[in-house]
Amino acid sequence: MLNLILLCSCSRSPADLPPTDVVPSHAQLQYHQMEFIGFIHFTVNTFTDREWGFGDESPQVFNPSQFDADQWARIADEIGMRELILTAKHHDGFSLWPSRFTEHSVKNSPWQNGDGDIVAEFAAACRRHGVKVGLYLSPWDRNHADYGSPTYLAYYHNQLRELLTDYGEITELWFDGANGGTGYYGGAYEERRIDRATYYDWETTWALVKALQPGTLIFSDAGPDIRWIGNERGLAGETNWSTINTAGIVVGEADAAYLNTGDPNGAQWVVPLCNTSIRPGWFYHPDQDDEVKTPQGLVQIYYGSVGRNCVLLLNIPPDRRGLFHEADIAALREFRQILDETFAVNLAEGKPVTADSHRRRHPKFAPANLVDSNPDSYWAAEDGTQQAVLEVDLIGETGFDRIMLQEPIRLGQRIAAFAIEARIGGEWTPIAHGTTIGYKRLLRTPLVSADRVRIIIEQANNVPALSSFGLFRASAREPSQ
Ligand code: FUL
Repeated sequence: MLNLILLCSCSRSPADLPPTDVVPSHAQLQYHQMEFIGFIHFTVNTFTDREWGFGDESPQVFNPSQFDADQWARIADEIGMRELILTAKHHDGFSLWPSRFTEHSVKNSPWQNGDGDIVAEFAAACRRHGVKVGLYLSPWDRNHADYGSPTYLAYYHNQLRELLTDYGEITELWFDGANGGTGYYGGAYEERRIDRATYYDWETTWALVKALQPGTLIFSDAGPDIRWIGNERGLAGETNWSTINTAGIVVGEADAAYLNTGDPNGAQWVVPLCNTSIRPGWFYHPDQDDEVKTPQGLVQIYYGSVGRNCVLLLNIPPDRRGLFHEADIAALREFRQILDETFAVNLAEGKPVTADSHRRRHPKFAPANLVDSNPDSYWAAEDGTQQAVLEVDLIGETGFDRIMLQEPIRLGQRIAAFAIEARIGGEWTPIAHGTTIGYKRLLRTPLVSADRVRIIIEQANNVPALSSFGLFRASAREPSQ
């Protein structure tokens, strides 16, 4: 018995660094760790060459000739996307599944003689390839006769119920804020404005989602789980806090600048999500085949999103065959290759690290944890400290031009300003400066050759902690700085 007690007390490590007031849920943490996910805009617009269908499109136009959801999921998996979100219904109201509550769906299309179900095939293909399933159900519905009146909300809830009941685990639901007013609306052909603050009764709608699938994460301008970054270019603010105050944010009327940087005093943790499209449009248009973003352009977006504490949601619109277009696939593959080449070798890994502050001098909080390739271990400064300097000995001249920093965000986001210095030719030289870090911060610098590197934490809202530090040499295919 005594032995047992002794054994337990010897092997017990100290408690974690106390978390900050606002921390992510386990599901939010797992979501952020996916880093890169995909969007699929596909509906009647694909066949009518529009971005926003009016709602009067005949279901007869929907007829992909070689629909293959496995191709979507296979490519997504290959390029590192961990989730795909499909537009189950876009603003035109056409439902990609045979909803029992409308005739405006695949069941009245020629595709599979009206017996098909795009959502079901999509979900099954994702699961075959280990990709999580997300859905977009546009609140604005330009087809539905009741849109604008309270009865539409019952319809919207019925559709949500179908999607959350019949298709297995749904990791994310996307609630879009757009409402352009005019539409078909069951033949009325008029403009219908709604009060964005009250019409969708978001509290009730989101409660319904959580009642049906407690694990589903909800995206909107106001979260509650995932927030929009405030633009459709996929770019987060140079400063990007994971916290915001959601109270008072009206979905569709949010302050984009606020969402872009987050709020260090925010009372809610809402994972920032950067969405953009690989093409100018969200839907496929044949005349945009030569406007697919270049691999280098996509890499640029990656640094502005994943590299700034965001998850990147990249849209790949299937074409009229129902397949990702060859031009998109080629760009995505090279994009992936550039990232793989760049981040293949962490030149700081395993190198000696010292810090001027080290919590309780305990190995659990040791500076070496930064470069041990274990994402769960971390360094923390001594209690009561808000600044610190860490130094990495690279053991010889090392050339690098990419820097990665990560905070252990399960304990909150803390760092507000930092600098990186490198010892170049024996002289300490500032090479980068930043504000927030969060889940991941990536910095690009000109190529430097140094034998030591310093991380200077200049400002933090709590005891600073870091879980990873990396130095990399960019792929030759990336544009140099
Ligand atoms: C916007 C929509 O209006 C676009 O069509 C697209 O779906 C984009 C992701 O969200 O608000």
